[in-house]
Amino acid sequence: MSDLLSSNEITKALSNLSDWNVHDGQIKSEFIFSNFVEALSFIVKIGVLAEKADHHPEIWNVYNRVSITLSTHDAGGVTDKDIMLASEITNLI
Ligand code: HBI
Repeated sequence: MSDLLSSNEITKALSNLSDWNVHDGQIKSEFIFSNFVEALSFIVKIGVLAEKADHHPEIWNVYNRVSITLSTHDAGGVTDKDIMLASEITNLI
């Protein structure tokens, strides 16, 4: 299991990931697309990354808006796994 990151470590890691914020032991981001199909395509790509990493985000979609929350449930907070997946998700854009 990955080690929990301290709040300083999370802040430092997120300084390179400006789309993401930390809140209550989770990291979150929201992406807006031009339409539903673009949003859905983004979600499917995230699904492929998540399965490869065996690490799964919570994903909410309303039309062109996709909100993502990441935490490591097994560890009870944010770990390197969340930072890695957040970085890969941001790189999809
Ligand atoms: N996804 N976000 C997240 N957090 C986890 O702890 C996690 C996961 N996907 C799979 C997974 N853990 C598995 O390793 C186990 O629960 C077996």
